[in-house]
Amino acid sequence: MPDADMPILFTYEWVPDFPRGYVRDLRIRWLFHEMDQPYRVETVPFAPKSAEHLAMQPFGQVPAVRWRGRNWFETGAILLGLATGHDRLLPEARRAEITEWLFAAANSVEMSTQPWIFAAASLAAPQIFGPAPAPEVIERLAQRMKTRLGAMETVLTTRDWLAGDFTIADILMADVLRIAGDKGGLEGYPVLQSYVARATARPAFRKAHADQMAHWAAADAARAAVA
Ligand SMILES: N[C@@H](CCC(=O)N[C@@H](CS)C(=O)NCC(=O)O)C(=O)O
Repeated sequence: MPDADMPILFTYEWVPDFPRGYVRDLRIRWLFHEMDQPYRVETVPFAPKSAEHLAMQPFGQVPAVRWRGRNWFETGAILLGLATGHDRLLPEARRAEITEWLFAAANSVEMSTQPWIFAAASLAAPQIFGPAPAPEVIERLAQRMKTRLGAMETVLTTRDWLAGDFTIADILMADVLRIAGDKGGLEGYPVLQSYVARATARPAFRKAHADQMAHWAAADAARAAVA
């Protein structure tokens, strides 16, 4: 494949250990492996945010993708845009349902898991994440998250995947739940644990995860070489 036809995935040039394996470029790597679509990676500094980065991603976040003359940002939109036309990952007949689940993953489920994850992280490492909220605040965040997880547990009790076979909706939802699960958030949710296990057993997830970890290892090596 000529290089010009290959999508470019933008991620950070380096991050410390704790977010490795969780940086959201993994969700796009996962998509590319599901599609058997080769891609290459370019990097942006975490800080300060470069003008090129902000031109692609107005919040200075990752992932961003450049492909076929267009820049894409926001993981859900990238998944929808890049999988369009792919019969298995985004079957046209189920587009509306898949879109609903993408928004649900980002806007309802991750919206409840992220604040709890950050609060728990502050408790464990305030020097990195800032002062921990009061215990009753953390408890309220946990309860809010459990409401959403309970609903997802019910949904996934009667199906393996969110919209028929595995689709891009499962990439986003499973990864949101994986991160919460790795922090202990899925205790008491056996259906969600099985869903995450099923999703992350897919070769495309494994390759995506390995690619991201290899990226950070190469970044460490590059830093060591100039030190
Ligand atoms: N809604 C965005 C969130 C992206 C996001 O939070 N990216 C993190 C990395 S996983 C980031 O770049 N954080 C640094 C920052 O917000 O400055 C998406 O899903 O693409």
